[in-house]
Amino acid sequence: MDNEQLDKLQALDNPYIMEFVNSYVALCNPDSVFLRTDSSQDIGYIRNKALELAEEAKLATAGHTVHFDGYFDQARDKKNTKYLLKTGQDLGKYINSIDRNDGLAEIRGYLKDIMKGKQMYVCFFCLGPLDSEFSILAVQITDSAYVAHSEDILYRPGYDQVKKNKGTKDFFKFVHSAGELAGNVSKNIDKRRVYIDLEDKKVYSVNTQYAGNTVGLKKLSLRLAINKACSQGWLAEHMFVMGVDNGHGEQAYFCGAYPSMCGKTSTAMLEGETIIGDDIAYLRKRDGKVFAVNVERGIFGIIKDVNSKDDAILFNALSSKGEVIFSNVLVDEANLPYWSGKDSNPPRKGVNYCGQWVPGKTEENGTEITPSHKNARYTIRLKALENVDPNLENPGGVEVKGLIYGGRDSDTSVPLEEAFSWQQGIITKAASLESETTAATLGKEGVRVFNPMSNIDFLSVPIAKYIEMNLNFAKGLNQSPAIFSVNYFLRGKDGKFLNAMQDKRIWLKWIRLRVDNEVAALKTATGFIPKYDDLGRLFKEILGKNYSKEDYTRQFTLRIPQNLAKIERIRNIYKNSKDIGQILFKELDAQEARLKEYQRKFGDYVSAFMLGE
Ligand code: SPV
Ligand code: MN
Repeated sequence: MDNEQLDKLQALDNPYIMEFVNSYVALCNPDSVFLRTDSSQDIGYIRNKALELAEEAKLATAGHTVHFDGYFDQARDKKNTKYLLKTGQDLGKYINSIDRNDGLAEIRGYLKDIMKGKQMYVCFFCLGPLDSEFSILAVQITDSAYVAHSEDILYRPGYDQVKKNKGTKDFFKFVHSAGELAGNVSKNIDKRRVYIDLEDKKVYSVNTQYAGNTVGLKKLSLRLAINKACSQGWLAEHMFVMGVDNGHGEQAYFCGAYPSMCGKTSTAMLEGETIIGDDIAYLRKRDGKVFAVNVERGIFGIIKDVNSKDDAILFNALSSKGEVIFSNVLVDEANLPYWSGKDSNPPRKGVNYCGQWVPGKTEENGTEITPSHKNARYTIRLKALENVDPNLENPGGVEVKGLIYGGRDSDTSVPLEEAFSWQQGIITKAASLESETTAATLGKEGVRVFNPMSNIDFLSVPIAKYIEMNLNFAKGLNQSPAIFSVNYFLRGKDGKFLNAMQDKRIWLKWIRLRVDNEVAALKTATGFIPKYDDLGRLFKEILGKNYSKEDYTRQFTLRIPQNLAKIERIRNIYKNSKDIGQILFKELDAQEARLKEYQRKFGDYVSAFMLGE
């Protein structure tokens, strides 16, 4: 470390950070170290390094770059993501773990001398707005300028915050190395590991580049945060934060948890509404109310089917000058990014994560290679979006009026429903969330999996404790936020989706009307659903569309056999988990009894009109 870098480190006057950095310099043995302060000069240095090292390449539009991850490194690696647990420590079966000593020995073995010939970047960030009681400081060590650059776009700078919190021990630590590279992608994929050490508040990530595995402040920090939140009585959630307008320019704020690729980001960005965040929120109670902040200041979003019609705001931001990192898209001959579902037809050739690409190119097993990867992404600052909410940097957060849970469900839940209560919502909607798998994680797609609060991949406490935390969170509130479920993926008998992409705009407006007590609803066995006339009016006003009674009936029919089967699945899952509170089973039993009563009265499929609508 040269004197200039050492001075920057010493200026922090923090022995814990000093010790952390020194120990990984010794272990990873980089040729040099660069310490990033919050100065634009340091930030520019990292940005240039990413280009110099060819981790990113410039695209035609000023500020745009492209990054490629290796063929086998295109999503989060759940299998090799593990908690380091001491003998006797047990977080339950949903939590992948390895003995702490074995794991540490393994990861330290991989990290030894791993940065020889490379530069180490040491960066400081703030998870959440600056100078906020919500926020957590973080230090990232990485040998990837792409990772450090992405984090600059996605997170607030933390060097000055560390200085302000003089001598603090309270920070998250992340150590990443892309490992040996071949053709600029991580070579030793068989040694890809993401190990989480809750005790030390530290996450290790090696032999990988995909941001979901490497950008420590994203899902790796969410795991540490859930653990911290559970011990301190707040919530760290896989949630967007957005404002919904009441038609008079007044926003009310909502948080929404949906598994990856289930419309979370596109909801957060909806036209006519305002966005605070699309992925991770911290929620705290104050004065009997719930407040939330976005942990991030940018978006690492999926770039598939993003077009100028359905996603005008995003499309505009991605087509304008300014800092954007595209990853795993196709780069055409004009040096422009192309992604599946963009307005224009695919180019005749280009370069993607598989190398030179032409239409019809296949993988070894014969499947056609799409121009961009299904999990291709863009990394952009929220302030590049026209509808960014002015409260993004508010250290006090925004007051949360409702929580929304969404999954990919082809045959069971209605498109939109409000829970009867906090408890019923947390149990039958949040804790019972299921979703069909997508390309955001490695493995087979389309399989229905249990994903409570859409947080199953990130849990760092036993599931029983996490659910209890959620249930208890409403204690002491003047009024708990309303809970809603949405399902954008319901299909008809012909297999076609029953809703259009834009329908979610209507659902959000109805949700807003409900929390304002401005609209009545219809009570069913599982919750409150919208009345036909209200939706009809909203479809007309917002989308200029006629909403037919047939569409309403198909979408909002209560599907009793499927709902009963779901309760059975969820009950079995929880029966086989340790220490689940009886309240969960009581609530599921009550819902089952209501469904059976409706079944006796109305049959298997109950349309809203049968209920007097
Ligand atoms: C998700 O998959 O939920 C994401 C992207 O938001 S990742 O960073 O891979 O987690
Ligand atoms: Mn996510």
